[in-house]
Amino acid sequence: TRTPVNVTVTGAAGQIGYALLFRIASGHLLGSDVPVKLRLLEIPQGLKAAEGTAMELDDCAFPLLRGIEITDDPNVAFDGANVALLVGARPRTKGMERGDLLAANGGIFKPQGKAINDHAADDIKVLVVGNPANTNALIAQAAAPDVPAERFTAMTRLDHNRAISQLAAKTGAAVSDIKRLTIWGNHSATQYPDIFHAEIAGKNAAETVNDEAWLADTFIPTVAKRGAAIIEARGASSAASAANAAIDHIYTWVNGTAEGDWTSMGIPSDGSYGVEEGLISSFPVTTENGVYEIVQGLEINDFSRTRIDASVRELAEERDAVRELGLI
Ligand code: NAX
Repeated sequence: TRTPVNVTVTGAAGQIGYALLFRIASGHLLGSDVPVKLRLLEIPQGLKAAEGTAMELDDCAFPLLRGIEITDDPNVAFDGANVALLVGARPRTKGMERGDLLAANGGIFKPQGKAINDHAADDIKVLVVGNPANTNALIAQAAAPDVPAERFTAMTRLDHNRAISQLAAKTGAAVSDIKRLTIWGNHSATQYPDIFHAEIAGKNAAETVNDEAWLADTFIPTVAKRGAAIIEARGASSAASAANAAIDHIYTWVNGTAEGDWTSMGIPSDGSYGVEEGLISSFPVTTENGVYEIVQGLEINDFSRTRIDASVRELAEERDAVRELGLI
């Protein structure tokens, strides 16, 4: 029998946490034959609700769930962690400036990065979901000098999945026929969903659509502003779809991309495609045996170049701001 994998989830009592934990415990994060132990990290005010969720997890009698521990201490939560899903973050409240938001999140992600550095397992893989996800990932990564930088990733898989769904709706294709879509840059309104290398049932997606106005004026803004549209419709931000994307991100990282396809992940740049080294930016990646690699050699046209550069510029500004705050 396999040793259980330790999975730490922060913000476990939040709405994404509620949608996420049951899928982790039922085997969707790592595979239907991989037992898991859950560690739930919350702030003191969230502990009671996390205990309630843990009671429900118990009541599911999931065969793969080998234990649940709840704590408000990052050093305990990340002890021996193999996978860490950093979901809990400080949301932007009314009147909050970007600097305040970054400082508040620095207060969360810096100590969590340090705790990962000091206590996590050697094979730790980190996914940051809490916004601003890319820059929070950068803060955590900078606080963990003993962990290889590439283990710190930020979630753009929800954007990736949203883009696939929009493209399927536009063309009448099945989502399963769409491959090689890319989200570039920041998980923010500047993100760039790129269909120039995407394929629909083996044919180039941009040529199939053949409508640059739709691309610029409908597709890109719809994907980039989907989060706001969900809030408007649901009265609450994306939760189940965000949890689903977090599951997809880790599952793909661990279990590999399909032959001929790739996915999108926010990862520390190695300078590929002119993205400044060290910024945590979204790229097209393939994965195999728990390791990801940036897809190389894609031709970037002017339409894409302008948009990638704009999103990367925003990431550099966020990086400069947290550097100034002494967070990295
Ligand atoms: P909720 O406010 O429902 O839950 C957040 C939870 O985190 C709360 O229970 C809170 O007590 C906890 N928390 C706060 N500080 C913590 C800390 N220092 N340690 C441990 N727990 C802490 O938010 P939810 O809707 O679950 O969203 C969580 C985060 O995901 C937000 O930052 C949100 O912006 C972000 N999102 C990111 C997405 C992405 O694609 N990258 C999409 C969905 C989502 O908007």
